[in-house]
Amino acid sequence: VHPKDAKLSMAYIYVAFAAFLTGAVAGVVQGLQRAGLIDLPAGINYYQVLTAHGVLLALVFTTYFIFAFLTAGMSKTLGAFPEKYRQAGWIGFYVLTLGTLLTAIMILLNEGTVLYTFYAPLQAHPLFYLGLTLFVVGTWIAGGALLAHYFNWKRENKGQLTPLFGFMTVATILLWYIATIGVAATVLLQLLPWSLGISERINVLLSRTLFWYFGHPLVYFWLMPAYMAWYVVIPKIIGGKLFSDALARLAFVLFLLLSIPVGFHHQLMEPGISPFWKYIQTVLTFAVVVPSLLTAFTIFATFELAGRAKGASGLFGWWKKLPWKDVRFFAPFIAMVMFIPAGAGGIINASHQMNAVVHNTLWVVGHFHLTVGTTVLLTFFGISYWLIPVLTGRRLTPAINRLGIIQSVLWVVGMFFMSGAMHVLGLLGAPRRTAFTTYQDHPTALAWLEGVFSSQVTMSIGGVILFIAALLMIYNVINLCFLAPKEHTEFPIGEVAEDASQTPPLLENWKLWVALAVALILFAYTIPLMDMIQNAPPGSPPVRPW
Ligand code: HAS
Ligand code: HEM
Repeated sequence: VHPKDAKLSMAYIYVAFAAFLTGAVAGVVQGLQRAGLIDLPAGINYYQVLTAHGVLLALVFTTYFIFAFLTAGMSKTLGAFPEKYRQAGWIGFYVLTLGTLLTAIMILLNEGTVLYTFYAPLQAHPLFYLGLTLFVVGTWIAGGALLAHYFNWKRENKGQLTPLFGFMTVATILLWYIATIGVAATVLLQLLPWSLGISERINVLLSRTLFWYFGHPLVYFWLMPAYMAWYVVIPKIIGGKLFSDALARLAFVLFLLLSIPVGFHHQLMEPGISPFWKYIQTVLTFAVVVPSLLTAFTIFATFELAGRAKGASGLFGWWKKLPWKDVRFFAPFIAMVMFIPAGAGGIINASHQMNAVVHNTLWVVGHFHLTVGTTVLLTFFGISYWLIPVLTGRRLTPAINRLGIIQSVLWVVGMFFMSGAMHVLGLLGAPRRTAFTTYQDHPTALAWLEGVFSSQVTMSIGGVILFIAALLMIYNVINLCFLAPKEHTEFPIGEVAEDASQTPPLLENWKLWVALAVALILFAYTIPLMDMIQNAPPGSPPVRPW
């Protein structure tokens, strides 16, 4: 990685982990508050902490970490950024950071207590929405620099297959561009004018729909960089080669095509959308499971090939050849294993009748603490253990490696209790997004929630274990940033197996994929959106429940 690119990448890393620490504090606090074990000091309310937690972890930490990883990886695989693109990258970083600060200040002042999904009728201060706008514009500029670097490389190396890392970065950023159109539309056309008092009422259904048009691809924007590490980096770390470059690219093209026209699976219980369009988007939701199944297959095959190349025999002999004591493998491996129940939970959510049982309950919170809060997060931690040393010119010492393994195990144990209890509580009907489920005034009202796993206390014990793991991670990050011994660390980029089939050039036809993605979106959204606008009810005035 060119030292100047490493500097930009590190700037993202610092903000990412500052947000992670603050978000983790908010997480443990709200877990304890929900269980009735602590009371928040006067002046701070549950929803304010919940908003800070969701925004800092799900929006800020993820976005900054992803840009750190993509910037460094592009510099490594396509060469140093040309100066003008690097400058654009910095401008993007500053705009993004200005937006983040503005949004965070508004949340601190209790003027942005609208949860991380921020759709109507909850209303925030106009500066909160301005902050969000700057956040999105910042990512557009920073993403533009990445795209420009890739297409520049493609022009200069006509006819060559682009490096897999660059290809996957482009798919991820294109997905982000198309998805953020929805959030830009609701913020600029609906929420900002409404919060400024220009319009008095707001079309709630439209605002929620535009949010979820963005909100679902958002989760794949988090997942795809984690998959990039699985496909591109893990083969190198385990001393093997990627089973198939073509399958990897196909999975990313499928994400680009299928992860946007599926937002209605978050709105299956929404009364204003016709069942036909919900059905269409549910079918597409089941289709977007396919690239994850392809990924599971390819990664398994890569593990097996690596083991056999090292002399493993028998059906599962290769298992013993995996580098279990290396945190750079161990953390992402746990992430993969945890994605199996996490993905199964997603499939349950997407099934209409099941969704009626789990929607708006703690089950859903359990689902996404497994997906983004474990699979994505532990993969990002696994990346940090080699990426930060690469960028700071330091070494992952055996002591930090050992602590890293302890940290990863603690995270899974904590999540087993927290997310496990959330799943059980949710099935029993405990709602999400409320601190009032202990019903202190009516001690017998929810006595049926007092089992071992159907207990908010179990949930918050899990939260405390997670918090300890989070502190350990921060300790490791500080070490890797400032204290570990100086030494050159190589950016691990895997190769493709020699006998893998040729990658068809069609896979790099971005115009075709973007056109197909747009066509699918128009098909899935045009009629329902027209219906929402034409048959709009009078709309809602602002709601401030806190
Ligand atoms: Fe989800 C709600 C459906 C994946 C995140 N999801 C959410 C929310 C978030 C979220 C944040 O249909 C809540 C938003 C809110 O605040 O309201 N989700 C799905 C489906 C999938 C899915 C079908 N979700 C994710 C991912 C996320 C994420 C990924 C973040 C990163 N989700 C839903 C639905 C809702 C929902 C409904 C709305 C619920 C409601 O009513 O509100 C699928 O993409 C999942 C596919 C995944 C798999 C697993 C493949 C396994 C792999 C691992 C291989 C392992 C290896 C190791 C190689 C099928 C790839 C092997 C080793 C061994 C030892 C075995
Ligand atoms: C919500 C705890 C880590 C993302 C929650 C809730 C709790 C919690 C108790 C609130 C449930 C409710 O009232 O509905 C924790 C703890 C963590 C942790 C103790 C570890 C220290 C994470 C991570 C992420 C994350 C790493 C994502 C990267 C979220 C989101 C929400 C949430 C998006 C929903 C906010 C909302 O409903 O508006 N968390 N969490 N959490 N958490 Fe976490």
